[in-house]
Amino acid sequence: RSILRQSRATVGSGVGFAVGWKAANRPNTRRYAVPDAPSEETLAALSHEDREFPPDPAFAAQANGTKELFAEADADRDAFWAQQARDRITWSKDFEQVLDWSEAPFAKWFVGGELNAAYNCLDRHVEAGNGDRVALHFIGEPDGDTKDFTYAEALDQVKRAANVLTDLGVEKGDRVAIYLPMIPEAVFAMLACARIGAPHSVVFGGFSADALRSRIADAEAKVVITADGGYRRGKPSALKPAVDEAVSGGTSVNKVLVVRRTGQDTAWNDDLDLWWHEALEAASAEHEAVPVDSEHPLFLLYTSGTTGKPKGILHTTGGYLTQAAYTNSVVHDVHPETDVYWCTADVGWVTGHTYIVYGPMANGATQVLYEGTPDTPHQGRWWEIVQDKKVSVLYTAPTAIRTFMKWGKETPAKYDLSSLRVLGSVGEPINPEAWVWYREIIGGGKTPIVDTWWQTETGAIMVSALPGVTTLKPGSAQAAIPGISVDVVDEQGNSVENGKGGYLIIDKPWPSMLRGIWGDPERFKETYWSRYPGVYFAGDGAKRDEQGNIWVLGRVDDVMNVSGHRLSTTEIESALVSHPKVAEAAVVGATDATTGQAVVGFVILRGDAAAEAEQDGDALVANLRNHVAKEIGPIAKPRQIMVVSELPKTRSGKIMRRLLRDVAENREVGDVSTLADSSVMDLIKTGMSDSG
Ligand code: 6R9
Repeated sequence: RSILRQSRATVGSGVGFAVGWKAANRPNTRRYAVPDAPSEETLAALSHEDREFPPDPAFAAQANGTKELFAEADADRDAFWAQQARDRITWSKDFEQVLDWSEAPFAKWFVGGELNAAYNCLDRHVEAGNGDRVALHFIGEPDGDTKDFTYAEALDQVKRAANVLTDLGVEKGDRVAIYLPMIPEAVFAMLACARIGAPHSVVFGGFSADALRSRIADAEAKVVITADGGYRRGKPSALKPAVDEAVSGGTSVNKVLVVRRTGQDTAWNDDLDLWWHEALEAASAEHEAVPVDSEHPLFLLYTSGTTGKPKGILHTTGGYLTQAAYTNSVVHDVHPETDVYWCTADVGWVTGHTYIVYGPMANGATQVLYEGTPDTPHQGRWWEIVQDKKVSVLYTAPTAIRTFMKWGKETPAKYDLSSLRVLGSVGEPINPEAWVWYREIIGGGKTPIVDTWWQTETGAIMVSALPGVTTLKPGSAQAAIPGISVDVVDEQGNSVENGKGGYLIIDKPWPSMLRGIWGDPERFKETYWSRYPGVYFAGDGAKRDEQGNIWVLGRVDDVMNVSGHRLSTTEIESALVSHPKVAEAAVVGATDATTGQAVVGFVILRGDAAAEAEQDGDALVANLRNHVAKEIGPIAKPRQIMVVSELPKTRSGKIMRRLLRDVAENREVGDVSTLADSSVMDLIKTGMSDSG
């Protein structure tokens, strides 16, 4: 029987992964208690991770983050943030009050202050004599298609674009939708909006015309900035047709500004469409940034919630920019004079907003902006970029790291990665095995790894190690950064003891917090502030280990309840991925008549294991089920494990467990429109019926 499908191009064939490396590179061995009948307490302590990596003194000596920051913030939180705001940001008018929480949960930070985000990201660096510093090393997907922009050149583009928007009738407070590939114009467009006080709403270029239309409508955007297309997997891929469809039949949009990226044939509407390059060329290069109130809206960013309608998360200027700059400095440890920083996110996600545009650019950093996919034209593309540009700080997602693990360590080994000195992770829990692989294979066994927990809603990093300060624990996001206060609480809202699990909450307002959901204050209060009064409910399950480190266990809706025991999907996924034959795993709780829910696992095997499974799938599956039982406890032993060649993921790389639950419960698979590749579900179902 064939339970395996040929891996597709997106995943690669997966070079065999040397089984021996794990033991060899593991400083400490893990001990898992395997109780006969695990209680809630033992369960919470089960995936105990003993490996520890203390800070390297040489790194600590140069680190931006210090132990003292914690003490300062604890002594006087408001004074701490006021100092961050004044030290890191240039205000055209100083603020009078740090925080106004009198209308909670609607916060005002740095009250009475005025500033401009684009001025902070560009002009002031040029004024300080750093105009010749490279802001962006743009690397297009086609080989050799690169272009550098200095801060002075970026400023010129942004000033011109600001003039163009003003000429098109965009006024302070008007919304502008941005629908672009990962090209420098995406950054320039965002900063041009900020420069005139027009909040942007970036819609990820992979979203459909429908998604774009509903986001344009909700924000009542006046202008859309797009491109003819972008390069994807070696081919031009059109973008403009989706915009044409989204603005057809009368919308709030009265102009579409089009960047010429690919030069492909593009339908044109003379009433609406305008070429970006023509408009910028004709525009004046003089422009004064407009100072705005600290609480002036900077952007909207739509994110999916539990209901169908996406939420327009609102961020404002002063607090957001302060925390963006601060975290990029103390968490990524970016030293703008010497580092080359690379955040691999798309600007369509919050990570791209905060850690490509606002944080690093407020700090005056030099960064890489890469348009393409990790395997175009070959699986070493990222490492080639790291080598060529001497990237020193890399920020990416666990899903990428696990993909590289699957492709094999031989690929990164072909490149000189010695410039790397800090590695970051964001987006989902990083399994300890992936963490250790990242440090050993990419970080040469020396780089600190910062696993950063935050959300679109939080605007910037909230929970993370500080490199050079924190003793690192693979798999744990560790602790709230200085100035931030989080807790893990039980159903009643009481703080849990070390060793126990509960819900992640934020119990003090923070500068980059969302200021609301666009047009829906009730939903804002209901979604985030009603579960525990006065406290922000993040929607993530979490656990505190014996030392008080925070382990984020995934969305609360990913938490399973098996025979009354709360089990985390992430914990079991980590156990599966720790098996040498497993490359990637997703776990869901399927309704079960006896146990309430039962654990169902989906695994992608590493290359050579796949061949073995073709021979004897049953033995391998039995082996994996026992492995989980051994690692976590018999209660966690999956009822079923399905071997698949793909997992359904959103475009931001999050596994859509809802769809896998449909499969596990033999239901018609639900809405797949937010999948990066909607054919994946067909692939999984075909594989399943073969094995069925
Ligand atoms: C920045 C971003 C937010 C959700 C969040 C959580 C998950 C993000 C994580 C993490 C464990 C981490 N998440 N970082 N889980 N460890 N380091 O991803 O924002 O797209 O809004 O997603 O992502 O579940 O609640 P967003």
